[in-house]
Amino acid sequence: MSSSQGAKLADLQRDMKEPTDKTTLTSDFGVPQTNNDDWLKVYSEDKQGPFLMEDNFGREKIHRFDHERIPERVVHARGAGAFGRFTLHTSIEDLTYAPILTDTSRETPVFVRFSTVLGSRGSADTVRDVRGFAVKMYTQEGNWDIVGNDIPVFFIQDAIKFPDMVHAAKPEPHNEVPQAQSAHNNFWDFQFLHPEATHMFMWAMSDRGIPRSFRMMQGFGVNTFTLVNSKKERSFVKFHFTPELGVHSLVWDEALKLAGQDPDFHRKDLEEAIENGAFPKWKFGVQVIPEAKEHDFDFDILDATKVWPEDLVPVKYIGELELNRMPDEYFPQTEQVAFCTAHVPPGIGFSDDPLLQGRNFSYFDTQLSRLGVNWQELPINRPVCPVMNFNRDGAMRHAIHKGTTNYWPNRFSKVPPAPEDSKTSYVDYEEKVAGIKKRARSAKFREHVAQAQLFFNSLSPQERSHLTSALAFELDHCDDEVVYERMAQRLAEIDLGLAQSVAEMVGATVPDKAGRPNHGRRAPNLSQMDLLPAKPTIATRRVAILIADGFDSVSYTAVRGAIGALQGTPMVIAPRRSAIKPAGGGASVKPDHHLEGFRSTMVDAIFIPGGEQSIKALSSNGRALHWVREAFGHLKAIGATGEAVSFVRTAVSLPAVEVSSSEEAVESYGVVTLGNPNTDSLSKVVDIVKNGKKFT
Ligand code: HDE
Repeated sequence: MSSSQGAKLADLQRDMKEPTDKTTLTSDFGVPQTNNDDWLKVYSEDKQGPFLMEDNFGREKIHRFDHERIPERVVHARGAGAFGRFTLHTSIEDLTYAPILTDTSRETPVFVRFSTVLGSRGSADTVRDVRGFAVKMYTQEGNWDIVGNDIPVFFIQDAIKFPDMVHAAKPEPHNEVPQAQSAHNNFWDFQFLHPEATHMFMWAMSDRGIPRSFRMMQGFGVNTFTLVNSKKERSFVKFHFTPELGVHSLVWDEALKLAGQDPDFHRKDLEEAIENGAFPKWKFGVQVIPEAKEHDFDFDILDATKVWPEDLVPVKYIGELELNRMPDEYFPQTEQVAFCTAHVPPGIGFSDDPLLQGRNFSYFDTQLSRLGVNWQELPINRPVCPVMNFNRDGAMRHAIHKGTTNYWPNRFSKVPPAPEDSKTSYVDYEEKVAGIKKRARSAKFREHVAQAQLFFNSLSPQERSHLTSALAFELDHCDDEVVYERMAQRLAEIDLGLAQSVAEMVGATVPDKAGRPNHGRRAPNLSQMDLLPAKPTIATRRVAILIADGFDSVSYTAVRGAIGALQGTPMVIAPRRSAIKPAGGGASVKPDHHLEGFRSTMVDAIFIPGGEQSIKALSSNGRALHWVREAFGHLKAIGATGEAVSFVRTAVSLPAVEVSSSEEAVESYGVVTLGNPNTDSLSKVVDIVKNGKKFT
């Protein structure tokens, strides 16, 4: 870790405590204590005597425990975080004077918190939902919080709708059901009655709503911010983070199963990668529109329900975000981290985006009930640069200010305002504003379907089919006919074929004509197939190697080596976790898990080496068969050699192939089989995983 990134770590260390071998127990007020197991009682050897309330140490322990919980976030309650760094490779000084976007020698410490939106803190990671992507950059000119999502648009245009939107999406009020799901009447009732949500629900129902990993999703600032340069020229800007590993998703059945089998799937995945040194990275980019071109588009660039299509406004990549250290303790760091969209450093500003303006108010306010008025003093939230002003007191104040004055102006001229002409001072942009005060939205804000069509048209056939199934799943969970009937009409405004397929599945009246014609236009990078990694990789991908006693160690060793060399994560799975013996003697292998304890959903690909006895055991093991069939059903790459070939092909009902002499790998629907182990052909399995290919 470099010294500048270490600035935040050094700052946090001021509050860190770690016991040594010599540390002994004390009370909270520092008095050494001799017993941490027995409450003070009236003692007698033959009879349990009364429990004494005078046990101050026991009472302190219980009181502290009673108050361990704070209110969970009203949205984005479940999250996982990590530390890292932001670096800039290309200055944009023509657009902004913000040093973090102009000084390429800088490295800025960051903390990122990923989250789901709807579920409670204890819900599952893999539910269908939008993911939060909140980045706190501890810049030398103050904290910069980009409080983004993995989807570039939002359900509402105006902050005043946020409580309605969240109420409708969260569990229903009468019975608090369902948990962490949008598949219910109220959510879809609101989606129909609130047409500006149309574009966003298409994204949420697409594969973007079920990411494979936090490391494989994009981050978007969503709202329109502004950049100001030294000549006081202003541009509009959207912020993007694009993952180096490409954008990948689960399939729905996998997501559903994982929610029960491993509810912490995403947070464990983040930790596993960072602990293994495979640091997740994102390219950081900006889309920029000069102020003079604000009105050149057929959508309003301040409307958070619209993307700026990348063929019209390309993303310019200028920096990199890397995550490389896990938090030391969840509560004081990941739980108490508090973001605020209003936190921007000098050179970056806001626009009249009516969602952003409301957010700037809301985030500070929500921290007051979650953490109290001194939330910005908490170690995870405090900046690495000096903080000085006359804000004072309040519950849980930590800072101690010396001196006799707590106001400005004061007779000592202490803490005067910073100079306006400095690149490190925040100066409000002087904007001429005119208009009439009115509760209304301007004309372009009233069009809601064109970009929903643009998104749908841009998807690959597989993604469209997943989206259709997702809508059919969700509306199947709505038992109020009004809700699914209306939604079928809304879908017909986007695409008639989509509406017809979903309506038929959910028992709604099948529309026979489009609510409006599909304009047929597409744009780049809306489909995640456009966002596969520039350099295909299996780094950090889990490849299960299924073996039983008598496995073929040549093939096992070759594939294990190939996975390891490409920084993939091989995981050996067997009918039991005690040592498994190869055919013909040699070193046994201790599996990572047994077939029952671990599931195919938790890996990205499977490889099965041959070995007569091993395959006999696996073919007669129902759980092994289920592993292979389930992985095939989830469109994962499966490799098999020797005797495993016919086991796999029979299990997934593929026609038999002649294996005895085959040196050539045969691939069908992601299943790669070859007779004799041979490293070139084995790499084909690896290639499939590498290309992030899933098969329909
Ligand atoms: Fe948030 N949002 N939001 N939001 N949001 C919160 O702040 C809010 C919106 C987002 O990991 C809350 O500290 C309003 C858009 C993330 O701690 C709250 C509006 C986007 C996180 C709040 C929006 C987001 C939050 C709850 C409409 C994507 C988690 C706890 C005007 C760009 C941050 C908290 C974390 C959290 C309000 C809309 C993303 C209540 C009023 C659009 C990633 O203040």
